[in-house]
Formats: sequence, C-alpha cells, structure tokens
Amino acid sequence: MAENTAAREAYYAKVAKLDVSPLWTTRLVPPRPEDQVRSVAHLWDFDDVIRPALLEAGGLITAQEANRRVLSLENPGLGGSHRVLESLYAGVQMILPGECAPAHKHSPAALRFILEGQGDAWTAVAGEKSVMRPGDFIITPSDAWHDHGHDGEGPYFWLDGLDIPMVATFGPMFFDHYPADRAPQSRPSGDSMARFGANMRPVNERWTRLESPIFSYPYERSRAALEKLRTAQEWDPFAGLKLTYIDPTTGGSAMPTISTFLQLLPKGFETKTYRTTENTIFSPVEGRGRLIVGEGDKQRTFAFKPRDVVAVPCWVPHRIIADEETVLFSFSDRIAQEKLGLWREMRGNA
Ligand code: GTQ
Repeated sequence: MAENTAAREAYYAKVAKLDVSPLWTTRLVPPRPEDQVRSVAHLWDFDDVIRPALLEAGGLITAQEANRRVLSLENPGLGGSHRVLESLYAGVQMILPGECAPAHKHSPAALRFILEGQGDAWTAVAGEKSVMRPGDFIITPSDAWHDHGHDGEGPYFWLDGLDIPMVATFGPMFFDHYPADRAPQSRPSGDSMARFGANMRPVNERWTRLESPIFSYPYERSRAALEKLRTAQEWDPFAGLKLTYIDPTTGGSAMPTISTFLQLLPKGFETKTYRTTENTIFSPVEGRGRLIVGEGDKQRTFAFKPRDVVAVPCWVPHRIIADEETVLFSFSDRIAQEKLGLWREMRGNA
C-alpha cells in the first residue's frame, strides 16, 4: 500500500472540500493531559507587578469609563485569550474611592477574592449590598445584576475568577448593561447571611438556584474555622488543612461551576507531591512559601507571598512548602469536572 501515497494525498485534498477530515491522519484523543493542555504554571506578582500596573491604569482611565478596571491574567501558554488556565478566566480589579463600576449582568458566574483595601468597598449582588474586606470570598452568580463601589480611602484590589471559557465552550454567552449605574437594592445588607448563614433557614422558603444563597463568606469566619481545626492536628499530607466553601442548602459547592477553598499550612509544612485534573488558581492570604511544579528538568519553583496569584494547570504535579504559616485561597474547575465525570487525582506517584 506504501506506493499509493500520491493517491492518498489526492484523496485528502478531495475530501477536505466535503467538510470532513480523515481521522487516521491526526490524533483526536491525546494519551495524557500534558499532550493536550497548553497553559503553563505561572505566578503573577501582586506587590511588584500587578498592583503598580493597576495604579498606573488608575491615572489613565476611570472605573466608570473602563466599566471594569481589570488586568486580565493571561496564561503565557494560551496566547492572550483571556484565560488564566484552559477553563478559567482570572483578573485583578481595582476601584478607587468614590468610583463606580456600573451595574451589569452576564451568564458567566464570577467570584471575587478580596486582596487589599481599607474602608468600605462594597459590591451589590442581586439587590443586596455587601462590604468587601481583604480575605472575603464573594459570589456573583450567573445572570445576577451587580455593581461595585468604594466609599472609603485608598485603592481596593480584588481577584476576579469567572467560568467564561467553560461558557464559551458551550456558547450561551449573555451580557447586559443595567440602564443606570446602580441597580436598585431590594434587600438590606446581611439579609442572605441572616436567612441562610446561621445554620438555619426560613422555614417556608425554598432555595432553588444552583449557587449558594450566601454570596459573601467573610474571611474572619473562614479563618477562625481553620484556627479551631488546627488543634485537631488532622493534617492531610497532600493539602494540610483544607476547607471548601459550601452552599448551606445542599452541602455541595458554593458555586455550580467553580470550586473554592481555603487552606492552612503551618510553618515548615511540606505537602507531598499531588496532581489533579482540576485547573487551580492559588492566592496566598497569609505567609510566604514555595509552590514547586512539574518534575525532572521541567520543575519550576514559584516563591509566593500574600496576594500573588499562581496558576497550576490540569495534571501538573505540584507540592507546597510553607516557609511561614500560610493560608491559601484557591479556586478550580473541580466541581464542573466532577459533574462531567472527569475529575481525577493522584496522590504521590501512583
Ligand atoms: O466585576 O463584573 O474581571 O464582568 C471580568 C468581567 C470582572 C465584574 C471581571 C466582569 C467583572
């Protein structure tokens, strides 16, 4: 058959015009994630790079004009496609005192993780205003009106995580501007926490949405939980002490497409090498340490400090060394992969 090369080439050229391709000339399903995944592990330095770059943007454009004054974290392996990893978008947003990031809504869901700021920055989500403080995790669900503001002093910075690449895969991308800067408030601040955040719920009220009715998870409470659990000394060799944020009405993930976590690693703790199919974004809240990714000649060490952002792609082996007591926030596509039956992990080398 070897002598029919020319005939085959002619055939390939012919069928290309039929909107088909001969599957046997390409590889449809690569054997391993490393043959598929194009994103790379990467660290964005907050204090020395992202923060000054955003402050500079603050002198060039208002939040109002920019709509969202955000630097999108572009994974170096993904060519400026607004993806921090294959399935996730991340950006760092800055708002200055008195500014307004006007109300809009979109089908992609968003999370905020507050990095730095003083005084009363706030976000309004689906008619309820919530303060934002460093370390708070806040959900902006799919299709909920939201606007951000800041009545305090000095700049406020937070990390945005959105499921935009997942939505883009399927296509149902919707975005609307609200006709005014601010969407109207329909509930007092703290309403959702009072309804669903006290280990109780209104007796005759049903919650039918897919995301948690609690849209703000204050750092104080999450950090206190980690502190209390420290005494149990139940350290997972691969993760230290790791909690996941939940929807109290189901016990499941707080968001339907993005999993969110807060973990504590005591000073000197070294996690064992771990890999998972989930695409993970880490942001240290407290402490310095090192994230060691890859193996052999591809191994890289990222020294991290509070407010940095580190991306670890699907199936990349990694371990964490806590040079100081470390608290890490992270988010990943784990819950989406679990729902699709795709999620795996490998603890150690087998
Ligand atoms: O604050 O609503 O980083 O809609 C990207 C898209 C932030 C936001 C982003 C958004 C927002």
